[in-house]
Amino acid sequence: MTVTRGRLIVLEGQESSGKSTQAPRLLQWLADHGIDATLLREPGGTDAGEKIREMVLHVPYQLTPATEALLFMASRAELVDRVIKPNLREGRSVILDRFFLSTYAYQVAGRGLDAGLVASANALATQGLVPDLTVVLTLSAAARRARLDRRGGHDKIERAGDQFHARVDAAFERFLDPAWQADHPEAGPIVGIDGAGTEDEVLNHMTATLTGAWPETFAVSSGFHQQ
Ligand code: Z5A
Repeated sequence: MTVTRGRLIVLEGQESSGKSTQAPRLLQWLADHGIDATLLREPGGTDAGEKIREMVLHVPYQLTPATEALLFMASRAELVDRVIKPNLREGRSVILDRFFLSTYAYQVAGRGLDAGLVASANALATQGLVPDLTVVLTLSAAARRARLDRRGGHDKIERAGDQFHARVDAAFERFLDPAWQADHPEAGPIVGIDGAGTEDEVLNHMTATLTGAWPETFAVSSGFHQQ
């Protein structure tokens, strides 16, 4: 029996745009359609990755931008090799809460690292794995701030300042430009979804996007057919 490869669906966007709220809802929607999928996040998802997560987000001392980028990529290398690729090979789809567009946004646009050097290091970490679809959730800075204030508890990157976050916002907007995507084949297709609606509205937009991207997969019935 031939096992067809699962799909890699990435959720991206600024903090508080709603990725972690939507990821399990999307997983449930896929399950309701008979799709075997697993939910992972970056940084983390492996023993080494969880240690790296603690170090890069919560230690009290400053890391250089290069150290920060390489730590995110070390976590990514572990996750891609040990978890994501085996899942995809077995035919299981993966929903991934953040991937390398976050490095391009936070460490390249935000911290000012060289884009070409980061892309090369990233190719090593991902082994050339290209997402089948990346959804960028968009939300205004004011709306994000209101959510962050309600939730509390800021990590190091959340505390990085308004100018830093404005550069990150601009980067996520740039990723939606077809010309940028044509220059970055490693990123695969990227679509933006307005994260400002209710949780149900945002989920509906996401599932409509998936259905539009893979009409042959989401057949008329509730049955899902892996391609
Ligand atoms: N990072 C990096 O710099 N470089 C990299 O390469 C990678 C990551 C991979 C990861 O931290 C940090 O690492 C992140 C980028 C950096 N830091 N920043 N900034 P994380 O995983 O802990 O943080 P996050 O991904 O930013 O998670 P987050 O702040 O929780 O954002 P979110 O997942 O998009 O949002 P949420 O948790 O779903 O929602 C936030 C709040 O809004 C929460 O109280 C919800 O109940 C509420 N919410 C969600 N949806 C709605 C709707 N629709 N309406 C109203 N309220 C809502």
